[in-house]
Amino acid sequence: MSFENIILEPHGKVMLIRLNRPKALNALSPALTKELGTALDQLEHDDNFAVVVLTGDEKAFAAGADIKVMKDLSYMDVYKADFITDTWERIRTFRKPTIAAVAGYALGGGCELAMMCDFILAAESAKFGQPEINLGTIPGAGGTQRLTRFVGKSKAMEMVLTARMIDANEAERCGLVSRVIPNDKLIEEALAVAQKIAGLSMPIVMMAKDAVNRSYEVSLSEGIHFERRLFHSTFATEDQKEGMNAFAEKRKPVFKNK
Ligand code: DAK
Repeated sequence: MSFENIILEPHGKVMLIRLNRPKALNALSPALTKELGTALDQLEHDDNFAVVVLTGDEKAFAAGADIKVMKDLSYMDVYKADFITDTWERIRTFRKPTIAAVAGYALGGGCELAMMCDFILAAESAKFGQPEINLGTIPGAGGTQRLTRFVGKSKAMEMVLTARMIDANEAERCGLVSRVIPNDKLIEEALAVAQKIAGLSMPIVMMAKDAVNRSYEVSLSEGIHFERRLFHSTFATEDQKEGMNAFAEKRKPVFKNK
């Protein structure tokens, strides 16, 4: 796989994807999101990889969609072409676990891209925001919806209406990120977390991801029903037998992804 706007770095069963437009603070151009979509398509079907870590660089995860590309588009341009929706949505439909490792700016589409991952690990330097209002537009890749579900109405409204950025500690306090990590340890820690997941049973991990994501789409009773059916179905797998037998026999499980 060879790309210009992203760098793929394999670490065992973990693929580290670095957004790679440092001069534009990793602004998410259509070319970049297309490459990201292509890479995810390939990784989805490659059994050598179990987890994706998505990151930027020290200054920016991504400072948003590329404003210089968007600025002259007409309503008909974006409406008729369903402006970059398909490539942006790919990370959301990716079935294996995804971790956003965020340092520096995660703004606009950058914040939205991080929120499409399964969870966010933030360096102390991370700054999150939805500043589209300053550009005369509004978030367009889930910022008004996902951010509100993660941080609640009051903070989401303040961020969307005023463009105020929040730092890593505030993001952790309000539930946007799972943990704050020292700047120089971000990638090391994100890879360690990803390796832990990659050592588990992949089909069971995928079911767990599916079940948590379902909670954002359906009522509590429907979500619990969905969870219960998946829970029951884990008992049809060899990996559930291996996991529980290994516990009883005081040894480490060896999962076969079956
Ligand atoms: N787009 C294009 N270029 C950008 C950029 C962006 N979002 N952000 C930064 N850059 C470029 C700058 O233009 C500058 O380029 P040169 O002038 O050197 O050529 C270079 O990156 C360095 O930026 P600065 O000189 O501005 O660096 P500073 O440290 O002074 O400031 C900053 C950093 C992050 C505060 C500032 O760059 C900034 O405010 N950037 C814009 C942030 C922003 O407004 N983001 C929201 C963009 S709108 C959708 C999907 C997604 C979206 C919508 C729809 N669909 C699926 C339908 C998303 C929309 C957005 O994200």
